[in-house]
Amino acid sequence: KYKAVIFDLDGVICSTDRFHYLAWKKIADDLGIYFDENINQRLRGVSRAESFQIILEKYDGKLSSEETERYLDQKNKLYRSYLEEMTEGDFQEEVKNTLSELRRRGYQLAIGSSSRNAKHILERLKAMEYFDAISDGTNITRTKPDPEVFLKAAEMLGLNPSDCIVMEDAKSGIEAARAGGMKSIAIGDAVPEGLSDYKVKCFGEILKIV
Ligand code: B16
Ligand code: MG
Repeated sequence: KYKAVIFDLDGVICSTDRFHYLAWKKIADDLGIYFDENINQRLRGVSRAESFQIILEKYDGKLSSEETERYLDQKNKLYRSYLEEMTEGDFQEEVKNTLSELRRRGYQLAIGSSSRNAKHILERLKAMEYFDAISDGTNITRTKPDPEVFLKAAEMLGLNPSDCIVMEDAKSGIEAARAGGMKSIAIGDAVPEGLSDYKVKCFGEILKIV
């Protein structure tokens, strides 16, 4: 009943969510701000600037817009330095085989990511060839939970939202899929029970759903 699957990138196709955490942790430590894995869960799927605002909720001081920009830039540089360590070997066999099987079954595949680094990551993983469309932080004006990134992906594929199912690791991402009129599959443990249409423990389980 679906014609396409739209995948989130960080935390679904690859484990870059770990690198986001490490980079933010460094920024938070520098500013003396309390930051832990729980707060980190709220940053999933959320844009860089909005993520920083969430971190700053625990900050007593005040940052000028120039300082804010500087920290955002610093976070991205740190994050990009972690990405340098990523290779094809970080593109898990399970993910690769599942994407191939979905293509064999005739599904169109797309990326729907809030990240402005999405294409860079896909290139490092040599994963570009698996996707018919890439909608990311560079072609949207509103981030998840707004559905824009997924609606753009559907549009790029020439499909209606109802033809697409979304796979996400973030609460904001599942909300975005719902707001866009798409069914959703949650992976990992950051999405509250009952919010998504389906829930899987591992990537390959999607083959039992579509
Ligand atoms: P960047 P996704 C999101 O990607 C991440 O989950 C989120 O933690 C990050 O802040 C956001 O991308 C922006 O990333 O700083 O690389 O532009 O999960 O939507 O693929
Ligand atoms: Mg994600």
